[in-house]
Amino acid sequence: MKFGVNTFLWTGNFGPEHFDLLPKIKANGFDGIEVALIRPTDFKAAEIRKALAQIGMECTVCSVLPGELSLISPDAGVRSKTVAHMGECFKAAAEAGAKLIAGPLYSPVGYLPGRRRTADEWKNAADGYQQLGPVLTANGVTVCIEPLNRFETYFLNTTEDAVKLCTEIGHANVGILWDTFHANIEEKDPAAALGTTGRFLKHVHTCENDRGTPGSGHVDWKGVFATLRTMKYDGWLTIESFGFAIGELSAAASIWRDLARTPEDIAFEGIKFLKASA
Ligand code: LER
Ligand code: MN
Repeated sequence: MKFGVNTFLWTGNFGPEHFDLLPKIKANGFDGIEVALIRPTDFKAAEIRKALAQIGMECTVCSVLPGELSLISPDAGVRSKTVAHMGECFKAAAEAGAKLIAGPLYSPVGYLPGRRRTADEWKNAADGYQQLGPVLTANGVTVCIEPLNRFETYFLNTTEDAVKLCTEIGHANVGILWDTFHANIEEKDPAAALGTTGRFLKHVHTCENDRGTPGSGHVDWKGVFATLRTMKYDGWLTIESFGFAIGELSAAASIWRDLARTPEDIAFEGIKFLKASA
């Protein structure tokens, strides 16, 4: 397995001004970082690729849709803009050297219209991903669709639905990002749910039940690691949490208090626990 850390712990917009963090991240045992990609025009793909190559690290990309875009919108114009945007994101991820781009790529985080998902929304998501299949293949990247808890989306909450969606899309480069934080809220038995992802499991976000340091709370880590071992999972275990007071990003993740001594402790203490458990 490879160990990663999402740079959301430090910033919402990782770029050259943050490259001095890389030696410290590497020294703490990480194989790579996960970098946010929201708007391809703001993303410093070539610089990131170069900086990581110089230090001998890799990256994955985490992407969320900007507020005006949605793959499941009833408006065909919005959907086609979203498909085009996601295609650009897949290319930018490949340019940064990433093999995985992951996140809740169906509607913006926090979009809650106050009703259940509709059959049309489901079909729009599947169609959108099917249109994007050739872009994924051409760029050699895999997209990992992330179910989120009910307070962040109504569209995809459970592992079971994520498996159904990937089955319907039916493309080898489309799989699941499974996040311990969301699964802890939505699944009756998170470890058993993880086991049902099978060949679709492409990426894992590790985070404690309060978004704090892995190992410090009540996530069923024993069960999660037993399932990963049974599945022979050899992908990334990426620690994901968020800075405690970095404006919009902390607010988007509903971080209203300190979850550890420092945000960085979540990564640098958390990795010790994950490595000892893996
Ligand atoms: C959001 O809650 C999340 O888990 C991230 O992976 C994507 O923003
Ligand atoms: Mn996540």
